[in-house]
Amino acid sequence: MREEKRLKIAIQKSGRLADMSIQLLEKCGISLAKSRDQLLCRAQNFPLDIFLVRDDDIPAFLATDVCQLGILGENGLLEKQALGNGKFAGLRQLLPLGYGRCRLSIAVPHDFDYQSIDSLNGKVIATSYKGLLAQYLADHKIDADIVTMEGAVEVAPRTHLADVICDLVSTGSTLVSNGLVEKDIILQSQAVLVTNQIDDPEIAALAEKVTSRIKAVLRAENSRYIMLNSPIDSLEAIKAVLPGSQSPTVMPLQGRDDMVAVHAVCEEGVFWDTMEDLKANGANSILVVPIEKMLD
Ligand code: PRT
Ligand code: ZN
Repeated sequence: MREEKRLKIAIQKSGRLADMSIQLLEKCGISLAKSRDQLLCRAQNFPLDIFLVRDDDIPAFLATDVCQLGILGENGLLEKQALGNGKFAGLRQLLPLGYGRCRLSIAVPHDFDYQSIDSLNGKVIATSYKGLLAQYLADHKIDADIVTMEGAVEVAPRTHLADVICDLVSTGSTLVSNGLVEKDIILQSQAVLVTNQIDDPEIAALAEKVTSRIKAVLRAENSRYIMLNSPIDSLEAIKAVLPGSQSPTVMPLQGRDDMVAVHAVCEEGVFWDTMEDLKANGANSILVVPIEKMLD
């Protein structure tokens, strides 16, 4: 009997992206026989093997075709591509995934006189992102020294290892507690789904299936189903307020000839403001519910 072909995906084993990546696969209906201590875990109900690895190793897993899909921070991918001498040039971003958001920024001590990027000329910058930083400095024609650190970059100015730093920032609280001020954003980043050239058509079809399930999950997560009653006279005004909805369903309401029921999928945020606008236009009984799955 011919062995079933299996798609392989690499995700972070533990760290900031790990739980969200597992959850995303689970939302795609892929259930994992999960022992987090293992390198490899097999999906139960889909021909998919999940490699649980360090995020830094994911580009190499893709480039060598050990895996055909991977999830990592865009920052990590671009850094490998900046440093890899073309080794990772073929890796392609398929989708931004909406989590793991952060930015790669230049931050300076409070007493550093920062006027513009030119203030970095002749300075020493500590970072774990040598490739991206060097590119950025070259683009801006800045001549500075880079000190590479694997972690605790934020302590470099205090310990006189560097004048300023270039590091990932999300809430900004690490910078604040180290007396640093964010000055310049080099890159906005989030987790991304990445692939390499897939030659086997069966594996390519599986990758396409996983990708389209992920797209559907992300779309459903960003969408809401709205139900409301609208006076017939203000139907057009109400349709105009519904955010990102294409063609709402309009139905008669029993016993009322002046009102109709309106149901719509809204693919943009539905905020309190939106609901208040709908109400101001005469809508009532407004219900907003989450959507679990969505496929066109
Ligand atoms: O073990 P492994 O190598 O897999 O993990 P890791 O330690 O290299 O990475 P991990 O889990 O820390 O981060 C994985 C990815 O999460 C990063 O590559 C980014 O894409 C994303 N991410 C999102 C972040 C942050 N937010 C973040 N805040 N990665 C790191 N940080 C660090 C930052 O370096 C700094 O030390 O958090 C600190 C700043 O946080 P705030 O909230 O104080 O600003
Ligand atoms: Zn890492």
